[in-house]
Amino acid sequence: MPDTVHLGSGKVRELYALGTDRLLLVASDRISTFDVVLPTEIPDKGRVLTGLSGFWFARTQSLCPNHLLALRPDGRSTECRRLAMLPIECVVRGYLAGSGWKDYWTTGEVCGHRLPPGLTESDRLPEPIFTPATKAQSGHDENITREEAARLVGADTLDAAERLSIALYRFAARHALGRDIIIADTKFEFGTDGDGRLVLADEALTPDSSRFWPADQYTPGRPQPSYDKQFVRDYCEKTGWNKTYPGPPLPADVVAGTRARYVEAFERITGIAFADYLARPEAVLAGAAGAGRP
Ligand code: Q0N
Repeated sequence: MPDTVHLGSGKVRELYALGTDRLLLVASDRISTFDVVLPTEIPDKGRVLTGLSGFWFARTQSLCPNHLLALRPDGRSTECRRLAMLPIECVVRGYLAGSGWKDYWTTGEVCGHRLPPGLTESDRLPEPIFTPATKAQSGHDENITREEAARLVGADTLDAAERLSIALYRFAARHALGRDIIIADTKFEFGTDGDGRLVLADEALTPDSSRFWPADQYTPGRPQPSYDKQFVRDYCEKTGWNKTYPGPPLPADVVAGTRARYVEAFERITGIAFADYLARPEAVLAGAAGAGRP
């Protein structure tokens, strides 16, 4: 019996079982925009996301246990604990963007949170809000109410997931803002371990699971440029592509510019040269309490 069994593919990641109680998450260099995976890869994108995730896992251990067991030397593969995943996505929003802005504009509320009147697109919220979602059949995320989420996971588990999600978001948003990156919102996935404890899983606080905005260009009242994907979006708009499969191939300058933005986000947030990460992926785990080398 082989020890590494392919369990499934996400749009940009692969998931394998390692024996019975561990998983291998492999982040590819595929990129999606407007929900379509493009035919051109961004070199090292998967390594950037894996390294960033590892950095956050190491630094948030005291806030919340996580599934990370090891980073593989390829820099894009994570060995993790196999958990029983909650069937909800734990979204935290610190700013009004995407479906949050749409819902506010039409109803004055976002997932049951009544917000102050007069907010504009991309405004910072008075406090971050927890807005759970489910994976719909289409693959799109669908906002649900707190009551629906409580029916899916139980009221106590939902309360605990909310508290952890808000604490993780506050920690990361504060750290990133000090390095000129706004984390407008983010999505966490939690599972429970054999003892029934909530554990942070998946990839966390990356530009793929969050909206990263350049803080120096922040201007409420309109959509914000994406820290990582703006060159790709601008190029796709320019081609007149209708945003259905298949997407357009990307020219070399768009690939190079986008790769540079991913690497820049990594280096700003971690304070580690990306070349050092490639040479030794565990570099992102050092310096956090309990993760240092002797
Ligand atoms: C798990 N997903 C959704 C891969 C990631 N630690 C875990 N234990 C059990 N299951 C999962 C994890 C994790 N992480 C998470 N699926 C299974 C995210 N997928 C989407 C597809 O690519």
